[in-house]
Amino acid sequence: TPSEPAWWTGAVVYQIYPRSFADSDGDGVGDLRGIIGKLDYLAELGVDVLWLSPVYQSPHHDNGYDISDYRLIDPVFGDLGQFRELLDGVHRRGMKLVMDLVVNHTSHEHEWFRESSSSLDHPKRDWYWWRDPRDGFAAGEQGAEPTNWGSAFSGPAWTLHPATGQYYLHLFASQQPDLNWENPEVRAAVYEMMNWWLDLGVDGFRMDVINYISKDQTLPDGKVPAGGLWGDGAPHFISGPRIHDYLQEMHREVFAGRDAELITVGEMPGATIEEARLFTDPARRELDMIFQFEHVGLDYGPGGKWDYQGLDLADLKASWNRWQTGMAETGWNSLYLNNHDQPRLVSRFGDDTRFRYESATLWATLLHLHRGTPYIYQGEELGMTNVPFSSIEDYRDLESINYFNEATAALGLDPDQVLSSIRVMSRDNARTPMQWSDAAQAGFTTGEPWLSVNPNYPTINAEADRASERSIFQYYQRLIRLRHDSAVVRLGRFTLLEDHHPTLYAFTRTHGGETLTVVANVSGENLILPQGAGQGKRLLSNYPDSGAGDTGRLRPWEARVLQTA
Ligand code: TEU
Repeated sequence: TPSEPAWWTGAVVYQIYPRSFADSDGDGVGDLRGIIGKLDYLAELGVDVLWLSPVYQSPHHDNGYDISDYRLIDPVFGDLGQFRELLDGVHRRGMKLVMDLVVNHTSHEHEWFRESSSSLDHPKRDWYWWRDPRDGFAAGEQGAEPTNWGSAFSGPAWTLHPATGQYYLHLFASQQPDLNWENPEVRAAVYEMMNWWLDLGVDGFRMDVINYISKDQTLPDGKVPAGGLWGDGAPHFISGPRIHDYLQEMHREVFAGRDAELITVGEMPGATIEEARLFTDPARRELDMIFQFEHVGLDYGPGGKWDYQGLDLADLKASWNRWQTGMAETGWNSLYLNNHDQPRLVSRFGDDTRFRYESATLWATLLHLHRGTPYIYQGEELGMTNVPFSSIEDYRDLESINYFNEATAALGLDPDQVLSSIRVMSRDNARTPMQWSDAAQAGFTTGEPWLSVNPNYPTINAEADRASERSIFQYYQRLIRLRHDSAVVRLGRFTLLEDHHPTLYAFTRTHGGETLTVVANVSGENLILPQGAGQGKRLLSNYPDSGAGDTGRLRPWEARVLQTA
């Protein structure tokens, strides 16, 4: 009933990056059978929903985010029969399965693009963004691209197709041409495919860069940042003019009338709180929640992602406070600090050497005690860390490799300096194989892994963690149980305390006359608490209770959840 909160307000989602999760056939790439073999592990963790990064047919230039057939499982992962077996296994354990919907673009090997690029007058020509060279320029001439936009993966966002003399748009790699959502045939084909998957029994979608699908059709140039090579097209395609029309049409054509047990989450780089309220207001029938990116850009310097400047906790407290209060009345937050695009949380915001257990569990406590649906990324529940690769040859992520090549060749930056920023921020930090045990290749594969296993796997792995007195996995189990059991955790109003304290992160959640207080010491030093802040019935802590004496202080990276009313 409308007054009842939706089921996903109390759910916890676990993201699987299949390629790196578990390999059952020794080819060095994770697969569906590997996931099937780990369903009991996931059910034991206590998560409610599994989100699979793409497993569709793909040439894998962007590890499956370049899809060449939306209705085939790529052979490297398995086949539709195995997918049905996985889906059945997930459902039998009381969990749900969400697919990754990548429809801002396809692979250049998709049939649709093959047809669209075959001739200027093919009926599918208008399924993608084709434009003549810029006025006054010949095809292939420098500066002939229709706009000056840069691709997210370095280089221009347009590539010339010599056979037809036109350029096509790709906000990501040239192997990922953007679909033209202005074309109703494109939209209809996407909705038909989505319905096919829902009819198969999947429980929803995570929608890749879904707020990029509506572009400013006049395709204006973007501002070229100081020292940059390309214009910033983002203001002309982020949350564009028809995005709400498209999402409401998608809801009518796909989700309306279906089981309310579905879940949708839109990945939305650059989305603001005002936009997020529109996207997730249930009355507007667009999406259930979105992934916003404000908190994962706070440690970027003026030069962006690779200009790493470290996190100022005050910035994160202010950002999350804005999103908690901004979405308190309308809409719903997702909560995440890890995914396949972000470096590992415990290395980025914690201390992965001296206080790995404490800082991993502190950040888990902070995330799971905010209001919203928490997302756990594979390995986060084990405190897996960034990987200390020593050479660009060790990396596989095209975003990192393309950046290295452009930064050293076109910008003339020092290769060692470029490599050190890649080591901190590369997406491959999150994509090294899951560390299951201290067996060869961390028990991920019996073959040669597609990406090297983190050399710390002998000590950081699921077997060792779960046998430990201080198990991160068990701490996540307790957090998930707390959410399932407590309406205050699920729905309670958020109030930030000590807004300006440089290392204390403290807040309350109130609901139905009950108040929880969370206090966390986001530092490696002891912290003296403001008067009375640490008192209350301890519901959860990442340190053993050392008695009344410690109510006045927090130990390094100590987090506590207290019942205070
Ligand atoms: O990511 C979209 C996106 O914005 C990312 O490029 C992210 O901002 C960047 O990686 C941070 O450095 C989605 C998928 O999650 C990503 O894996 C794909 O590469 C991308 O879209 C294209 O499909």
